[in-house]
Amino acid sequence: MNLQPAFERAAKELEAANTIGIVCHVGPDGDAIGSALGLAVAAEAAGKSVVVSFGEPFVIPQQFSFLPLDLLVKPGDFPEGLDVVVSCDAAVADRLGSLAPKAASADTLIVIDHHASNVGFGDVEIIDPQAAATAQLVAMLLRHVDWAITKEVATCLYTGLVTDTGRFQYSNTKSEVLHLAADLLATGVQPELIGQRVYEEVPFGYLSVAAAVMNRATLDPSLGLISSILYQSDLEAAGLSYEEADGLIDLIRVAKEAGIACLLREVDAGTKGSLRSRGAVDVGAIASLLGGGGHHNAAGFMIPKPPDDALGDVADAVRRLS
Ligand SMILES: [Mn+2]
Repeated sequence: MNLQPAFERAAKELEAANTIGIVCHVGPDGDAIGSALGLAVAAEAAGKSVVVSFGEPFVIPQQFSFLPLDLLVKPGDFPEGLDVVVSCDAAVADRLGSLAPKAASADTLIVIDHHASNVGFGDVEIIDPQAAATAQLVAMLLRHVDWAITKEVATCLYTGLVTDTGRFQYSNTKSEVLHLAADLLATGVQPELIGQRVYEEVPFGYLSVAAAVMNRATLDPSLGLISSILYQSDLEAAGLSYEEADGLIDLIRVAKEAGIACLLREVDAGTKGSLRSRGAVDVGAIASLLGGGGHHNAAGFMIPKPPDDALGDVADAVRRLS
């Protein structure tokens, strides 16, 4: 699909705007918050009045504390009726949580995203499932609008690239991704600091939570499915918030017998599930069967049942697609 007209129109709207709001999906990951803040820093430097936020729970993941978080406002303080709102990395308006109506109230809503399931919910839509990260599309948009990619902007965008490509390891690590990463590094970005902050700084209690999840892992060899459960009591025992318990699925998905990994997290409303694929199976399709969505190799869903019961639903969905 030719995105050129969308980039041009988005650039025009951003140039003309005085007030710009930027939102990303709830429970932001590195790409969501990196894209949103990168765009925000560039817009502010261009003289725009900018606010950034994401829907409740408004908990800022600690591993991203090196990003310019001072641009964030609480969702309740996010204004209505802005000139332009840009939605970053959200596949549907629902993923904006409590900010969805405020985003829709902008004169112009620009949707920038790389989820294949995104059918568009804005006035201007820059949606490219071929992009490795929303941060990649934000970098292209900044070039169209001719706003400077300073070291601070580049640090935000690089964080999005690193996290959504699994540290430049997944199949979405195309040549243009590394070219962009090289351009970002040239501004002075320090990749070793981002790597340490995002991947190598966990609270001590994380180790016991990780041990519990790994001990609980079960393998279904016939489905090639490894799964485990994270209970609320695991987090309570370790004094950890959920936001501090990121990346647990990466610890179980390395079992070579499994093509699919599933981590079920106990929440008040039931179970939140994450899925990962080694590449052969489309876990986005499995998540869709379970009422969720995502990418070919990474997806998520919500089931209103306790995790031990939800596991059966996941196995059924995998069976239906295999
Ligand atoms: Mn993303």
